[in-house]
Amino acid sequence: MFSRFSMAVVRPPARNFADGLTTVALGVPNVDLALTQHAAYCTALVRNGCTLVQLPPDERYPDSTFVEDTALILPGSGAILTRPGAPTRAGEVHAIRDALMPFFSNAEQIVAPGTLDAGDVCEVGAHAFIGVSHRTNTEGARQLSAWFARHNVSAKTIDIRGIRGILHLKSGVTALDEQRLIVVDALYDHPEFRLFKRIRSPRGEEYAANCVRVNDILFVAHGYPQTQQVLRALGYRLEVLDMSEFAKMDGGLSCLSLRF
Ligand code: CIR
Repeated sequence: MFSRFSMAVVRPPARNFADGLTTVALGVPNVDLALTQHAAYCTALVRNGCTLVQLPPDERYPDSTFVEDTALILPGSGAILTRPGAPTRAGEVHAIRDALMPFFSNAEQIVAPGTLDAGDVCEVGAHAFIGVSHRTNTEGARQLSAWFARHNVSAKTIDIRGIRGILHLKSGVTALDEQRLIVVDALYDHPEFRLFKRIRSPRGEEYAANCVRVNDILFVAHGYPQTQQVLRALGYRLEVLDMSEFAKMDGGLSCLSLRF
């Protein structure tokens, strides 16, 4: 059984969304279209069983729509606030702490000199992979591993610093269910992933490896037909969402919500 979610924290992009960080050259995002896509994403969460905690847009933090990076939640068990690796994103955590307080009053916190973006954390069953990236350092990964251990979740680190085109670990690998991963070519043969059922993300469709399981449905990005075909053939039911404007800012489906 995959963890079932009944809540999701979301935050629409602010008007200055295009001032956020990006490593890709896909053009400047259209904020109005991003808002429309975000609204469709929220509707899909609700349709699939989630009640939303909606935070207001915050222009102080142009990347603040990517709420996933600011906390890690083990549904029914606990939460830990991160210490984002990009200085411009550090302050995003405060509003997330306040939003999670009614549900996780004992939330812990990654502390200096650790840094961690939760987009670097891929959970599969009672195991987690923690990416060491240009955002998450080894100390952040160590603190999170210790927290996971206290919650009976085993963890292994995966160094992605040398892999081009992958900002966060979950840009390249996500869990489709409790046992199976979708993995991009560059990570597919990593020894840590060989222990799990894997499917290879079709070449040229790497962006679509960032899927999100929401209860009985898998959210996948629009525009990646081979990925959809592979997933449908395996029996997954899909919710296809247009992510074009978020992709321009290095964001994928998982980044837009904190689910629990
Ligand atoms: C950033 O560079 O931090 C944002 N523009 C994108 C964050 C995407 N988050 C994620 O993959 N979990």
